[in-house]
Amino acid sequence: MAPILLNTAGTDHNEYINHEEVHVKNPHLDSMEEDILYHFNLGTKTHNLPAMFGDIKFVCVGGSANRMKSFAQFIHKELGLPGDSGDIRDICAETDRYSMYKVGPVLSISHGMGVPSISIMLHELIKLLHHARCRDVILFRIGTSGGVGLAPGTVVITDRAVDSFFQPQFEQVVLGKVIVRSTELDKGLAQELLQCSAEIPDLPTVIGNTMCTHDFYEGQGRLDGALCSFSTEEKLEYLQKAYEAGVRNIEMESTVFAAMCRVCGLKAAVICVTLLNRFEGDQITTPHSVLLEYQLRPQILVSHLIKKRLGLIQ
Ligand code: R2B
Ligand code: URA
Repeated sequence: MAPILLNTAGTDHNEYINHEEVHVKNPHLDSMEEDILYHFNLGTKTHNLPAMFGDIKFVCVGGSANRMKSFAQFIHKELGLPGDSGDIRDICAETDRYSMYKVGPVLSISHGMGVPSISIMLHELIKLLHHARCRDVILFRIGTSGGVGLAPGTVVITDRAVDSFFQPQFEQVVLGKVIVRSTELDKGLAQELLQCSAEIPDLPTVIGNTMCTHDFYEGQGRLDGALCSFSTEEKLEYLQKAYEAGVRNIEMESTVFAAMCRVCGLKAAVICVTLLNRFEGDQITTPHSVLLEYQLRPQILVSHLIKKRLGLIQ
């Protein structure tokens, strides 16, 4: 099946990137009387989306609902906003698919695990930002990952999001055909984040490629799943090849996140902390309290950048 190449040369992208609005790339939306964002339990007729969300400038997405709630509470304190951070309510409380919190100009949303889950969320999020007429929005994925040749706790800012063949692309099957989209991210934003990391004590950070897989176990070369079809040597050889291709961490959402943001003209970055070094093992044996501290690191980094952009710190 011959893949259809979209946006890899950059023309489709360049046409839109200079605009400030959030672009949906779907002509059918114009003729719809109402758009129901089913998994958010929001809609264009039932909610005044511009009033609710029009001032959003930063969107942070991450896998776990609890983590995105604590991020909302954290950023509330960091931005010095009035009110009690304990009172921030889940805008999607009526559904149990995703959780969403709005804190001033920051939206914090959970996306679950894996490409299908984040992809559904991103379709509705991008339409939400579009309907709300948001401008100059930046998206961050803050998450966890397995490190490739890095000490656990290192934060990786993604240079290129690559697939399991180390290619910077995302393949989507549409009407029985494979569409290939580029996963290029904003290089300037990645550098800005790296600069921020240098201003924060004890935040080991690198820029590197992030491999996105469709499975946590065999798909990431783990020997400890319910199934395993390869030897220890084959696992290490694959991880070594990944390392040589510039891969420094492995997670499960970055390629579709990068691809969808790029098509829609959204500046985006992926920031994941590594929980283990995959050359040294597969099981996550680090104590829970240490893992909790690691998971704060991408939040601290993104919060620093947001505060700088808002002029709250130098
Ligand atoms: C990182 O962690 C999750 C798997 O444990 C997955 O969502 C990811 O990308
Ligand atoms: N998340 C992943 O996807 N892989 C890991 O090894 C750790 C967290």
